[in-house]
Amino acid sequence: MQLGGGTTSRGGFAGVELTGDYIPFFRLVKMVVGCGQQRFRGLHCAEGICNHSPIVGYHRTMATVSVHPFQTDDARLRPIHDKVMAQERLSADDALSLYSAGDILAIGWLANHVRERMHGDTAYFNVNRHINYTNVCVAACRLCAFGRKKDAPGAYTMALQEAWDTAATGYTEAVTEFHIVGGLHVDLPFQYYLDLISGLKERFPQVHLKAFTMVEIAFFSRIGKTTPREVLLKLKEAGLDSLPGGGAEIFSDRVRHIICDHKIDGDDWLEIARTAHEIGLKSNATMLYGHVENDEDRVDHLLKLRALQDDTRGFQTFIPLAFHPENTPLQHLPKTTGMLDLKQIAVSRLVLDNFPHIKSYWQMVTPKMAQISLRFGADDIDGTVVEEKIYHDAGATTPQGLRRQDLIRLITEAGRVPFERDTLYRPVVRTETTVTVAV
Ligand code: V47
Repeated sequence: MQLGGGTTSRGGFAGVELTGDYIPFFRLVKMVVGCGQQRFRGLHCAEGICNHSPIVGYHRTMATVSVHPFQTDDARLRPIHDKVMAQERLSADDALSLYSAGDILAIGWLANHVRERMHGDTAYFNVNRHINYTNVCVAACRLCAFGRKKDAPGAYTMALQEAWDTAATGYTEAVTEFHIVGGLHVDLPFQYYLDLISGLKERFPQVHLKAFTMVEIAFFSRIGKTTPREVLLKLKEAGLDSLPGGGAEIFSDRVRHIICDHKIDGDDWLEIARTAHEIGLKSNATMLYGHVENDEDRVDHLLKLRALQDDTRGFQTFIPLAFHPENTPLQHLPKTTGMLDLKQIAVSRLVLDNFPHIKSYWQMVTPKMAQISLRFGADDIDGTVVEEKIYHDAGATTPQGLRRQDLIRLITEAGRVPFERDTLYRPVVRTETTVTVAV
């Protein structure tokens, strides 16, 4: 199906080719992501190119049309609108204007436009499980309610067998990802992490192991007396498939001194991410917002990530993380509001023009806000999660996991088309059996 003439290719991301031309208020997007039917049959779909979701019964739209025109009374948003339509990169000043503007619907329109240009109606999710192997941590970050001193009440460290058993608890063949992070435990040798990963790979060869933040990698290099590159190479050899985006917090030194003064600094975080990408490991990136940072700090953080992504193209997904103050030394701070959560998603989508995906992590912002975010720039709501600890220790009232069916419902009721992905955003094709056993 081809709407309009004179189509020009505009490049794309990770299997998504963006093509289109302009007619007023319309942009046409042709999706060429492989679908389940293609994978099963090794053929194109009946339409000639694939426009199916890998979820049986759901079809992705090939062309997404912004039906209502852009409207705003805020003069600062007009030039930003023009840049977005022309696919021009936004500047630091543009990003600051977005943060200070109050017209959330106009900002959302712009972010949604970009999101639809990149992904059409598709909204991604996965079936995953979190494994937090220890909460013992030397860092004592003020932002954190999860970490404990070794002898403190509630401190735990999983023996390797316990960690493997945790992975097996409630495991079904539907699970495609283990998300593995923990505290910085001075007594665990580097070999523990290698064995943890190789043991998981041996037991669950088909599950993607997304493990260890850049902060953990830096810590392993200290205890293993080797370089972060060597650490990453050894972990990769043991079975590590990619890295999550945590630990980035806010790169500004001023803010890091307040919220996480014993953690590696922003430059080190970025350098380790660069190294991971150089050796062929994809990663995500996060930003913790809603504490003592200001708009300039947020913009600085986003621009540093964008600059690194220009160099490496190794980031898959950006996840803005709303600060949960409860049970942390910063519990006097207020929680983020819905407006800020939505604006953060939208600004992220608009500024991070080279990031394929923006995730609204439902655990953090609630399933309801994650659902609404799918119309404010997000294209991903994370996964089933199962047993989240970091946010729940910080007072999150969300459930510890959602069923696959719940995620599909959230997405479809947002008017989006659910697309079950693996960690690398390839379609997950389910047979009737694997759907039945899915969590
Ligand atoms: O690094 C810790 C943050 C992160 C609090 O890559 C807090 O797919 C808010 O990185 N309030 C861990 N945030 C979570 C994380 C993540 C989550 C989902 C998906 C992915 C991904 C990554 O949580 C930590 C820190 O930045 N954090 N304490 C708190 N009190």
